[in-house]
Amino acid sequence: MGGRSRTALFLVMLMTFAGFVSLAADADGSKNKETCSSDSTEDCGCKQSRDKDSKKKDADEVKEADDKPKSEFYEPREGDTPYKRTNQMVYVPGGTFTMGTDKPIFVADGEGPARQVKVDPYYMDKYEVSNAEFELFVNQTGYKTEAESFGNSFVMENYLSEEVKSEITQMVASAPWWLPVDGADWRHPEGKDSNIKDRMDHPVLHVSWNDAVAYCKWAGKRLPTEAEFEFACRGGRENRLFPWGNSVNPKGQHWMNIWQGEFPKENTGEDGYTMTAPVTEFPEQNKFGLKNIIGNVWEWTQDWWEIQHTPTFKDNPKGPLSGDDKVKKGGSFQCTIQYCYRYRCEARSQNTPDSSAHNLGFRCAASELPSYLKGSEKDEL
Ligand SMILES: *[C@@H]1O[C@H](CO)[C@@H](O)[C@H](O)[C@H]1NC(C)=O
Ligand SMILES: [Ca+2]
Ligand SMILES: [Ca+2]
Repeated sequence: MGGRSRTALFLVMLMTFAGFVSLAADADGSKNKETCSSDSTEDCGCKQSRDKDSKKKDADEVKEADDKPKSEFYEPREGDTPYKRTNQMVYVPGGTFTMGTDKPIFVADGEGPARQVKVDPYYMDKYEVSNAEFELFVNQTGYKTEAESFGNSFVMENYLSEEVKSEITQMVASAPWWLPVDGADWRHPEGKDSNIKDRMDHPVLHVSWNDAVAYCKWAGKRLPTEAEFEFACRGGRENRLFPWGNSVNPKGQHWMNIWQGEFPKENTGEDGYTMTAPVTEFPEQNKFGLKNIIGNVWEWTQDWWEIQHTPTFKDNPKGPLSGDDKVKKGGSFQCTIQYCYRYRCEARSQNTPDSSAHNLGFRCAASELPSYLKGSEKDEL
């Protein structure tokens, strides 16, 4: 791919870092107005997609998958694959909740204002989609991800081998730790000399929004709306930072996979993981029984990105009708309080639908429980 689209991708990744700038600015009392997460997207190129032609091609592939009869979408049951299934869903009863906050940490992200939002009952994947589940999808459909089509994806420098690093010629001046790595994709999370052999139960990485949509359709599911994600995250609690309350480490325990140590130099891995954790790790984060809804990897949602919200009541909102970026939620193993303090239920960030990275995955939702999962709720791991 050419230099132009690479530049666009750098800028997309930079948006994740813009909030760090504004937090630092808030801390010393000054205001930071011009960030990529604000409405100044034209200035910084965030609206650009990484490759228009490839995007179209992949959209066609997704459409083909759509046209297949439903019976082909999902077949394997326990025993058909060597891996323990983690495709179970939990029931989320729905209701009216306070979405967003009147005490935003990143104003430019559109975390506010607090508004009353109703969501109908739905089902949510208990776990982030794992490498094993994604491989099952690829085995059945031959699906090729966008990172595989483009031939590269973004990885943080700390996780790359010297050899892979030595081959990289481009950098992002203001976020030099993010590098575009040739050959990085879901099977090669840190580039060509890496693999997922010992990480089949970890979340799939380097999947674009389009890839996530294709997977969820295959599974007879769909992506959650942002409202559904946030409702699931809050678990019936009002005005709390985390799914379980306000304490980062309840009872002195780690309940999520984030970054401990001084970013980006030192990652102590005090929570047990310097990178991704298995999707089954850490306690259920709230009464809905969800794991890693906060932390581990960022998760794509259905909605287009928008930062202006009205405080009026909304009934099952699905976000704007169009846009340039999709909303991602939950923060990742690369978030700390000094940097990317976005492992909070109201926090949000964005990427173009064709972009992918080493800290971004997804889980699916569904309005009706897919028939192949009926009776599986008791299949506890
Ligand atoms: C996908 O297919 C390969 C090759 O047949 C097999 O080894 C692997 O176990 C399959 N993966 C899953 C998740 O079933
Ligand atoms: Ca960690
Ligand atoms: Ca997550």
